[in-house]
Amino acid sequence: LGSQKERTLAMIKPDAVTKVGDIIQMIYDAGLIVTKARMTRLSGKQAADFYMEHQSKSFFNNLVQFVSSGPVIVMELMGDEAVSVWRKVLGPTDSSVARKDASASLRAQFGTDGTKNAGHGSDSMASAARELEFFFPSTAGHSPPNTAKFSDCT
Ligand code: DGI
Repeated sequence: LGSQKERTLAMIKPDAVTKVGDIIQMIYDAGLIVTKARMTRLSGKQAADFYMEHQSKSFFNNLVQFVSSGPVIVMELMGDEAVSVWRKVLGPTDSSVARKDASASLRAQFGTDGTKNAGHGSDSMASAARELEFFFPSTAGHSPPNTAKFSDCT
């Protein structure tokens, strides 16, 4: 009662792809499941499109350079309040700040600083919808829609 099944977009950034096993365990321990996953490498243009909301920021060029510097793993996660739960697993944006927390967040464990911070998570259900479509475009008319439910997988 009161809980809401959600989907969110998680990305393991290039500095943490070798930690995918530990990260999947953290996802499961947080009560979420991986319903889609893909490994890919973003071009600079794709990275800039993905982060277009930040294009006016001072850190934009560093951000785009970093996320396109090697392969990433993108996942659709599903579960109760998946958007906020996944962001809590990630921890604070800056890994050097995250390490000051008592909890061993993903960014505290696997990231380095404010740019190299191991992971990404959608910040709202609206962002999740856009970001999931970015990496897992729906192909209506060509294949059946993904109708997976959390209860199918637990
Ligand atoms: O949602 P988050 O990833 O926690 O943070 P965000 O949406 O504000 O920023 C997106 C990414 O941009 C973040 O993961 C790392 C980078 N970034 C954000 N703020 C800073 C930054 N990079 C640097 N170098 N400095 C910042 O202040």
